[in-house]
Parts: sequence; structure tokens; C-alpha cells
Amino acid sequence: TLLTGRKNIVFNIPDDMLIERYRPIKFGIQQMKTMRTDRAGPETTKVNVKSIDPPDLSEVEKIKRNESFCLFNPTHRERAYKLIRILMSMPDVESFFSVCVYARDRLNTQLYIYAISVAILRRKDTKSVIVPSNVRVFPQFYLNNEVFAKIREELAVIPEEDRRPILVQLRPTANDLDIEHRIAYWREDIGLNLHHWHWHLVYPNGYDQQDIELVKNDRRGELFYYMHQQMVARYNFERLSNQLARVRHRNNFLEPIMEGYYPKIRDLCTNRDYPSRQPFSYWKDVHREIASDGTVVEVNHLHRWRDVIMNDIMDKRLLNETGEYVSLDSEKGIDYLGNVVESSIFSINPQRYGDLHNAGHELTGYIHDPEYKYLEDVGAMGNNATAARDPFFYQWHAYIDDIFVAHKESLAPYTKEELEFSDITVQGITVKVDEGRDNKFITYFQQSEIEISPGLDYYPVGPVYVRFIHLQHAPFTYHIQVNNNGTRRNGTVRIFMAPRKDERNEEFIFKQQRRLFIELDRFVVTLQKGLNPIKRRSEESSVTIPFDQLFSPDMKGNENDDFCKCGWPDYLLIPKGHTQGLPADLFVMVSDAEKDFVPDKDSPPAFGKKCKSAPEYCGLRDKKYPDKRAMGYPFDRLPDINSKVPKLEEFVAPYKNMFVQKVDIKFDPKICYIRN
Ligand code: CUO
Repeated sequence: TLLTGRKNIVFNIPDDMLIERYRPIKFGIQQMKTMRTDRAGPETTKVNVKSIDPPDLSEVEKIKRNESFCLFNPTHRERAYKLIRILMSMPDVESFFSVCVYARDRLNTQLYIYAISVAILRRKDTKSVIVPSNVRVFPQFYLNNEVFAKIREELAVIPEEDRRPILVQLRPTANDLDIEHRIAYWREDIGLNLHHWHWHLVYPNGYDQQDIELVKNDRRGELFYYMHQQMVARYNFERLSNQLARVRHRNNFLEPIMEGYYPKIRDLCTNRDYPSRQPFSYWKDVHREIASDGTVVEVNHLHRWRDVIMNDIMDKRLLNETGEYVSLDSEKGIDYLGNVVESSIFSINPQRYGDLHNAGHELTGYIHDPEYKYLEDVGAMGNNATAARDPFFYQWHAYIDDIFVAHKESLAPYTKEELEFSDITVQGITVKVDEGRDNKFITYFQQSEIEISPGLDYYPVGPVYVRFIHLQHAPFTYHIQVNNNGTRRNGTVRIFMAPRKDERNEEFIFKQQRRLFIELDRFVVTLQKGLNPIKRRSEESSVTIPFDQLFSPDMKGNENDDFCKCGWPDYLLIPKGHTQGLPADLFVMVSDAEKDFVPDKDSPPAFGKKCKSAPEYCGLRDKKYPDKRAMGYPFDRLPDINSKVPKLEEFVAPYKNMFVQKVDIKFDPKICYIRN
């Protein structure tokens, strides 16, 4: 009766319908059965829901409750989208909620949460509903399983008033015998993985043409390229900070994967450990027809798709399903290509171009049991919440990026007109670090606490805090001096940074360095005639979102009118650097905002919203991407420089609206602040 408060109709209850067996608890003067969300504690409320005709979930139920859900898998995707379509078709919020309640204990938990989250983000009438931070729903995908043993112990024997935060080790998955382990603090960072999960949540790839309305967002294919390109660039910056060579590109599908990965993640929904990958594992053809995921991917498929895509890039066009050519031009080409390579439902010819990127995740995710001999489910690479923990994620995405680069390099270099901004001179940029020296970023480790009890719904608990360690930087302000010799105009300030030296400690040539630039900020300013001093705080970066926005359960009284949980964690804005100071190039450019402007009558300002948006990597909800230039501009194309080994300085020299400042990033191992 809980399900249908208004009419007392009892749905057909499956045998393992847990809510039928919840323990009754006393709440005020009433006695009632608790709903699942109430297992976590005494704050039980009875919720009446609207009576509806039960939807047909028989297809969706085929993914069992005790198996892992893998979005890269087409069968799983198909079933998740069946539920999403049902949820989207509900005529009002009450009916939508009734379906959620009806489906909750019938379906695979991960599938369920994914589907209702997508629907909440896409329905017009659920804009005020906050999709919680995924770490509060599935803490098990972000924290090592040892943490949960400690939590159980704490909950079992310590009274609530005496409980302490559970400390999370910084790098719990290996030791320094594994060279990749040096950078595990970054790969396994909770906020980084949350960003990745939420990115794929706000840019779902859909299952078939019925999902077009659901999936469409301005330049989604291009953003798939750019956001992942930036993750790889940031990874490389972090590697060079730790005396590791830049990441290998997975351009040979037959080579062994030298890096092992032992995730130590246990899925609390299924009580199943995520399988590990031994070093030197090979991709093998996956034939899991007998498993419920039914995955079939052969390495040869990837060879074929790669060859067709690369040939078509060389011919500067793609072929759509009706046999027409679509030009891979400088404006729309990258967007088509992003959807083709990923692939999403916007791929213009899935038959021809296949499912290259998703299939790479699957081949790796099932590498330990490609034929389902051992009844094992998918590994870390098969889940968007865990994939970026695995070193191989970056190798795969570095290769995927090579495909996009092949297209970008086939375009003409930017012309002088496309790069200059007449009468505008950037005279300088200084980074003033709070309590530090100019142009020297300071990084350190910090401890912060988050509360995760909603995700521990099998234990009767009060609040549960875990304290984890993450990279942080001292806050800073950019001081930029821009001279305007013309009339009053608007300019777009674009700030990037890249490491200056390669693995040999030699300065990068521009051709290599341009792929390593990470975007730090992008914003519009009004330029008066004469000298314009511009100040901009690090916290304002339009790439990042603040800690509380990323982790908090909600932002009280706010409307969820942007992708509030999608955004690079602000504490990871600056790479670690090293104790002697890592030399880097800070690049600033002011471009003509008239030319960058995107007309969108609804387009909101980037800031001052109910939550801070991070449009550079995440775009805006239901709005156009707020910059007309190609993502990655001006570094996305080869430069028009004659010198054989051009340096950044030669790229910048002809343009007064660009400036490079040499900076250092110094890691201070002595500092470790605690943030409550
Ligand atoms: Cu985000 Cu491969 O696309 O993980």
C-alpha cells in the first residue's frame, strides 16, 4: 500500500520485493513500514504516491539486481533507456514519482539511479529536484573497500556521539613498486571521478533514434572530444609533476596492456568485488552471449572501425546512412566526429563507424573473463564512476584523442585574422598567490570530510563522515593588464597553462606542447579605451565548481537549473608540480567577444546563478555552448609557423593580444590542512 497511497491498489509484488519485509518502526504515533531511503535512520516519513497503471518493466528487469550495470554495453544501455523513456513519458511529477517508487526495488540499483537521474536532469518539471552527488548514493565506487570495513566496525561498536570520521588512505590500491602508483592520488581522487560520472550523466549517449530529444545538447560530440582531451592533458601535466613520462597512446590494439589495475572497489549493491587486471593482459575477443550482458566485441571490429574513420578523416568527409557525404569542415566536423567515435546516437552512420570508444572500454572491462567462464562481471573501465581510476583509461583516451587530432591537423592553420584582436595589447599577467610569491603557484595536500550515510542503506546509521586527502592549491588572483587603443569593446579572456619542459628537462616544442595546454579559465570583460587592469580570482574559474557544490547533498532553496554537479573540482585546478618548482607556461589571450558571441536568447550569464556552472567542460543545461570558437582554440590546430621546431614564443610573437608568463608550481609536502 505504500506504493499507492491514494487508492490502496497493490501492485503485483515480486518474490524478492524487499519493502514487503521491511521492519516496522515507530514514528510518532503511527506505525508504518519504512521505505528504502529510510533504512538509513530514524527520520522516516510516510510518502503518499499517486495511483498509476504499473508500467511494463519486464525488459528492464532482465538486468538482475545482483549484477553490475555497464553503460558502455549496448544491451544494458537499451534497457536503461527503456526505463528513461517511461519516466520521461509520465505526464506530471506525481506520476513520475510513482514510477520511481514502483521501480525502485524491482530493478538493478545502478540502472535505476542512472535512469532516474537522467530523467530528472531532462524533464522540464523536475528542475527544482537536485540530483545528489553520486558519492552519497554509491560511496562504494569512490572509496576503497577497506573504508567500509572500518565503517561497519565504527557503526557496530561505537555510540553515535563518540564516532569519528573514518580516515581514507591517500593511495590505497598499490605501493611504489608500481610506478603508476605515484599518481594514484590523482586518478583515484573522488572529485575527479565524480566529475566524470556527472559529465556522462548530463551527456548521455542514448540508445536509438527515439532518444534524440533526450540526448541532444549543443555541440555534445565536440564536448566529448574536448572534455576528455583536457582530462588527458591534465593527466600528462600531473605525470610530469611526478617524474613520469607522458602517457602511452593505445595505438596498437594487439599489444599487451603493461599496467595492471587492482581497484579494491566492492559494489555494495551486489556485494561483488570489481575484478582486477593483471599486468601484460591482452585484449581478447569478448563473446559473452551466455551472460545477461550478452557482450560481443572482437578486436577486429575495432581495427575495421578505426581504419574506416581514419580513411574518411583523410578524405575530409564522413558518409551518412543514406549514402551522402558530410564534410569534416572546421566548424561542424569535430562535432560529427565526436559522436561517431564515442559513439552516441548522433553517430551519422553506426553501421559504418561502429562503436570504437565504447568498445575499448568493454574490451578492457571484460579482459579478465571475456567468455563468461568464471561468471565475472565488468571491471573498473566498464563504469563511468570508476573508469578514470584505471591508468589504462588515459591510454585509451590519449589514442581516441589522436583520432580527433588527425582531423584537426587536416584543417588549415588559423589565419592572422582568426587569432588577432586589433588595437588590443595584453601587456602582462601576474599571478598573485595568497600568502605566496608572484607567479609561483603553491600546492599541497589537504584533508576534507564528506558525509556518505545515504549510500549505506543496509546499516542503521546516523551520519557517517569520511576524511580523505586530496590535492589543493593556495588561492590566487590573476592580474592582467590589457591596453585598448580602439573604442570600448568586449573581450574574451582565455587562460591556459602547460608544462614548459619535457621528460628530458628540455623545453617543449610547440607541436607537442600545444596538446598539453590545460584550460584554467575563460571569461568576458569590457575593455575601456586605454589601460584596463583586470583581476580575476582562482575560485571564479569557469572550468571548476567548488567543493561544497560537488559533494553536498543539495544547495538549499536552489533551482537545479544548470548541470550543478558537473565541473572540474576546484581543488584540482592546478597540477601538483614538485618540491623544486615545476616550470610552466601561463598563456593568456584576449579575443574579440563579438566574434565569440553565441546568440541564445535564453543564454544565462555564467555566474550568479543558483549554482555555479562550469561551462568549459560541461556546457549549459538546455542552452548553447557559450563560445563560438572551436573548443581548445587557439591550440586545437597546427600553427602556421615556418620554423621546424617552433616554440610557444614563436606562435605568440606576432600577436599583441597574446602573452606568455613563465610560472612555477611548487608542491609543499609540509602542509596538510584539515577542512571541516
Ligand atoms: Cu568518459 Cu571513455 O568516455 O570514459
